[in-house]
Amino acid sequence: MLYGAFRLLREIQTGRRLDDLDIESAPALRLRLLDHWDNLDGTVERGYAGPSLWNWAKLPGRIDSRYAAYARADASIGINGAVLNNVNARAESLTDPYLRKTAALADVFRPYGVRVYLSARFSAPMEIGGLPTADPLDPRVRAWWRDKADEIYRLIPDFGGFLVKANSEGQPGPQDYARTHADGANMLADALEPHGGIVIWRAFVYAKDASDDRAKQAYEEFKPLDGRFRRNVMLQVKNGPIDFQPREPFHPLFGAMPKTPLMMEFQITKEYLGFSSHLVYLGPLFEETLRSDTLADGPGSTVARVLEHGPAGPELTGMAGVSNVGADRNWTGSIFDQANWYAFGRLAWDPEASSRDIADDWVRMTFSHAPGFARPVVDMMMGSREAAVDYMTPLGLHHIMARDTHYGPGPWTSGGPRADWTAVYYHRADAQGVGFDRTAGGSNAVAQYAPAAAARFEGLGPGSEKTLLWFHHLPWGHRMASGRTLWDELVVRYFRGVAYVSAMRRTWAGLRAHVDPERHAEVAASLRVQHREAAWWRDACIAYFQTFSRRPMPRGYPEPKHPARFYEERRSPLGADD
Ligand code: GCV
Repeated sequence: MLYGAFRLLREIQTGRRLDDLDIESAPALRLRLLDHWDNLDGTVERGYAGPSLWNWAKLPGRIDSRYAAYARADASIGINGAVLNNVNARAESLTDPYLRKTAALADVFRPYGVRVYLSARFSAPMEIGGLPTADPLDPRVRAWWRDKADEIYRLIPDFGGFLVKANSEGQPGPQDYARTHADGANMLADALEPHGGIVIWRAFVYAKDASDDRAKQAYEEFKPLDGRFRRNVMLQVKNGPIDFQPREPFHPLFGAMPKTPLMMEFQITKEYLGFSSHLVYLGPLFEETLRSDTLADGPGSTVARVLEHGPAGPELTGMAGVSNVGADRNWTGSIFDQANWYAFGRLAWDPEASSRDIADDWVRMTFSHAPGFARPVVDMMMGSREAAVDYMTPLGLHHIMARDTHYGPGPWTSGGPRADWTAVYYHRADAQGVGFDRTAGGSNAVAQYAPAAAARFEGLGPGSEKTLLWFHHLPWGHRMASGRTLWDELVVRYFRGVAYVSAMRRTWAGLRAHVDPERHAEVAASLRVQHREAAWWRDACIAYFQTFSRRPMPRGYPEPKHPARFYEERRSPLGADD
């Protein structure tokens, strides 16, 4: 009834005929979750929409009316669960006062069909339980988690379960006790099982010195554990093997874990795609991953199908999106970022839906049906992600952004605590060429894919140009499908990305008559920022890579205004006069 009501509203708002309504629609995935990376102090890790929506200090006594508005918005797009706290979790979230706050939120969300989940810190038995260990095979630890689960379900009878980031980026986990990820997940699963709860264990794991290629690590870690998890454990896998880059090939675990239910993890908040200042519609990114053919079980074994037909049956299927919601008045830091929340919900409901259709619905419901408005705005949105790829990381480049903040270009980033947190580790530019060789002659990460998929990635033809430098280290003079050299093509792509943003500004300026002045001005201002920053990315990257290629700009393309050193030292977007 709930989803039917919202669907009816959608039909009305998008101007469809209502006289012969006959729609049947059921979600293809059972768990459609938002993962909030919200901290207990009100900050949000990688959040660009103001502070956390959850006011922990005032909960449970004060219930902000926006909690219900949030749950209603989720329900309107089919989302049925929210992990309230950051995967870099604090044990305090599992103490009695915080569980009561969580229970108060669960009470508000319940009528909207949204269950709450919590990120669990693996070492909580030591930090808040007074135990000397968090070893998952220690009976005291197991008993502690069982009691904790009982306590949670007394307060929140429909509690969803735990999300866990373990032994990754400094988080504690079972490997601290020479146990496996399966040992850790299963221990928590046993505690939740009597209550019907589940464990969502993250595959985003990479150790400092474990492999010659970070892209290989999750597979190396988890593939041998296939079939070793309890029946109420899901493995949550990021869309690509590194970290939510503007473009990544699909994660090799999709199609490689036939005995383990896999859950997709997308990032809705745009950590690597311009925060909330760049207009980048993520629908095409999500769709590209979901439609990727893993070829693991013959043609048509797309990532979407892997998610939909998990080994545990329909009950344990799902998709999670790292939320972009905050306390900003527009919820998501910018109006167009609402479309990313929206598209995520719609694709979690139907992973085979078209991101263009979704954008069209969103534009009509958000702004206007006027002829001459929806089409250009949808077109502009649909190309915006490819434009970001072009002005940030064309041709398969990745992880070349500034250190820590992940905002703006940083291809020169090197040194520091670990090699796989630097840009030079990933682009490997030298006098001969550029790119990470992941073929058999290099790290051989490509072998983690089914042979037919690996063959595609290994190819150098036009079909593999999107991920070219992800898998290959190629000479600057390498001939591309366009007939240009690799160097020239790189430059052309950087310019093409900036030109797209310029075109978006023109399109938007021409649509003033259709949008109220406040929203029109806000979007126009963001596009101005995006244009300046796209040019910053382009100029900094071209100037930097030119120090290796030593090649001239292709004819008709101006040199960057400054030498590479200037961009490296400046480390901020340049003003109009620069
Ligand atoms: C929550 C990336 C981000 C981190 C994030 C991590 C993760 O490394 O930069 O902020 O931590 O992914 O997904 O666990």
